[in-house]
Amino acid sequence: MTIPEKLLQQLATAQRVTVLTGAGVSAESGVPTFRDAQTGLWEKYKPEELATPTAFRRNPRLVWEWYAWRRKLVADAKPNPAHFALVELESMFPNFQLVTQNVDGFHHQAGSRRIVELHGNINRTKCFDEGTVIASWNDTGDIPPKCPKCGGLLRPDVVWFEEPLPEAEIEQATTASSECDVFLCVGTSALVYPAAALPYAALRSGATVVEINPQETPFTAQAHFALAGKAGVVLPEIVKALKR
Ligand code: BV8
Repeated sequence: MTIPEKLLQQLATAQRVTVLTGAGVSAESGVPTFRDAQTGLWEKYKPEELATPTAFRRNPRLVWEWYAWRRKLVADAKPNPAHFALVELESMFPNFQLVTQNVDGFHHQAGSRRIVELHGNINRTKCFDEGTVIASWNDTGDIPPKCPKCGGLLRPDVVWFEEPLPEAEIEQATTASSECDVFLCVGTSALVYPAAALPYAALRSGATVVEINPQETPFTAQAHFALAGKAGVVLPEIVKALKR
């Protein structure tokens, strides 16, 4: 895919670049996106029905096992060229901020440093009652395991639907989206709020906004540049073109 000359010129002079990533960035690592068909025993469930505190209260074992299945998917996968291209981009701009909706930890694993994780991290576990992150616990065979501190149930340290995003992270993401020269919106369906509001904030602040996604999204028509391609192809192309 050829990167539009005009976009390359804007990037060449940009001081501040902010990137928002969604599950599409991990698609080429073989990790299904949130809306991809769930496989196997999870086929009959919709993620939005499992990723909520209500679902956990109703059936903690089912929700814990869904996350255990996803943790295994992530553990058996690795970052792809899209993640590595973002590591390179971070080193090419004086002021770069990566904001991710993903919970797989691949950006950190690939070497990105300036990361805001809006929705938490599937590899971190916390107590459902107290909210404290728990690094280890005795495996008594309970599913979900019990908090070693208070005996409450353990849960993944991710932001579920109907739960607020962490204050500091959403604030940092909003500032980075409203104070950048170029905003890249990569691999997200732009459906889940408040993360989906970030590209609009970038637009309103006068940034050049680029969407990278093989499919159209509710945001595509508003983007200054809509690159209809895979993140693992387009992002390395951008890095290569900027290095010329
Ligand atoms: C909150 C962690 C308030 C958990 C996730 C109506 C209007 C506005 C808002 C709402 C509304 N009704 C309800 C809400 C609020 C709700 C919401 O937005 N719902 C949506 C469904 C309408 N939001 C919330 O509940 C948020 N909290 O609002 O709290 C509040 C305030 C104070 C006090 C109390 C409450 C919390 C939202 C966070 C939910 N947690 N994840 C987990 O992972 O288990 S969201 C989850 O879904 C993902 O993190 C991701 O961000 C999101 C979307 O998933 P996907 O669609 O799979 O992924 P993505 O969007 O990234 O789409 C994939 C894209 O990739 C596609 O476009 C595809 O084309 C593209 N693609 C595929 N292959 C490639 C590719 N792109 C590039 N390259 C490829 N190779």
